[in-house]
Amino acid sequence: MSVNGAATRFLILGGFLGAGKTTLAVNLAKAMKEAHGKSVAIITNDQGDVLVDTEYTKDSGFDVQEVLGGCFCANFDEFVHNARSLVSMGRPDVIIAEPIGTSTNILASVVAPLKTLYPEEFDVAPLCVVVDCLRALQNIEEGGREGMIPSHQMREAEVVILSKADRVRGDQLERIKEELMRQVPEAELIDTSSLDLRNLPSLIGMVLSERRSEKLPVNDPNQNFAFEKARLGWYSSTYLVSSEDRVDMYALITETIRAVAAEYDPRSIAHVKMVLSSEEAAAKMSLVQDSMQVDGIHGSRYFRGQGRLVLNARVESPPVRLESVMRKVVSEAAGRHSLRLERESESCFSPRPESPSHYLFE
Ligand SMILES: Nc1nc2c(ncn2[C@@H]2O[C@H](COP(=O)(O)OP(=O)(O)O)[C@@H](O)[C@H]2O)c(=O)[nH]1
Ligand SMILES: [Mg+2]
Repeated sequence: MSVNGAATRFLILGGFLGAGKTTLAVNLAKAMKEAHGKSVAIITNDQGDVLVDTEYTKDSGFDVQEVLGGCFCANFDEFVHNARSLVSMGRPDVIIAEPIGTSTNILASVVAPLKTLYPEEFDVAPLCVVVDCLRALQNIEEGGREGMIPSHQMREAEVVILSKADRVRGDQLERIKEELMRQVPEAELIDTSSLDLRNLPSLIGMVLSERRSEKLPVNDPNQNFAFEKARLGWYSSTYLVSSEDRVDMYALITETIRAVAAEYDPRSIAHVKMVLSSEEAAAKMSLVQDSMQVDGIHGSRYFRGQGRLVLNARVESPPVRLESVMRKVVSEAAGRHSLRLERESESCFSPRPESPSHYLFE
């Protein structure tokens, strides 16, 4: 419970891998702090054991907790425990929770249990689902070949946030909106972009309002998505890195990401994310399908001394192949730049079906 005994406002930002959830969470948190003096904490979530998104949110200066090794919904007690520890640590006005990009049935297994079991502690905003405009457009142009997981996620939305609106033209955005209005007529649609932050104030207005999540869960058991989930290879690793010479971090991570892109059909790449950091500098880059983007370089573009490299890749690939591709691209790029690598941790697997701790229909 927060200091004055009121429930902590809770925003769940769902959506597929690479949709733009973490970027939006950080932008919302910054804007709520700057324009409204609100403090925001973030909960990240992943199947794996190290998460680039967590590094990024921490780096942005927010209190962060993570739930690793599986969805919030299957680790509900840990999820609530982490939310409570954020409340006791920093008394945030708002907690933003980002479920794994392949999470399904968030209404029945996260929203409903929070509302039913902890009504005094958490005040849950309408479920927001982030949808990548580029992906939505591609889906329309191909006549609806979107996977079952992203379409189910969208059907759960009370607010669909169309991200990366800067990547499509105005007429394309209108087409996407028309299509979404057909698919989820009850949802509110808001387009946004991390470049121009359009419509962020109206999103914040919703987050800081008293509107609550009211949508009834869509009953589509998780087993229905197991096959699609299991097609993904889920790779995470961390390396200790060092160099006496100056290393161009931008060149190194660009080459690494390009090398992954060259190995796979762009459609099979849900995302590849990479952060290289030292005491003085950090660089982050992502690849979503065929779209590569530098998400930030701070400090210098150059690296010297000791640091850390964190890699996440979620790709439709047998895990054995993904692991060998990732090892190869990293060691080749490091070799070219005289960066010494020492692997600290590595895992690669296909996600298994998960059983939610709670599955509630009101
Ligand atoms: N052009 C553009 N890129 C974006 C936008 N939002 C996110 N991205 C990029 O999309 C990639 C994936 O974003 P991220 O927030 O990590 O997605 P998540 O996997 O859903 O958490 C990163 O390279 C982001 O910089 C946006 O509004 N416009
Ligand atoms: Mg994320």
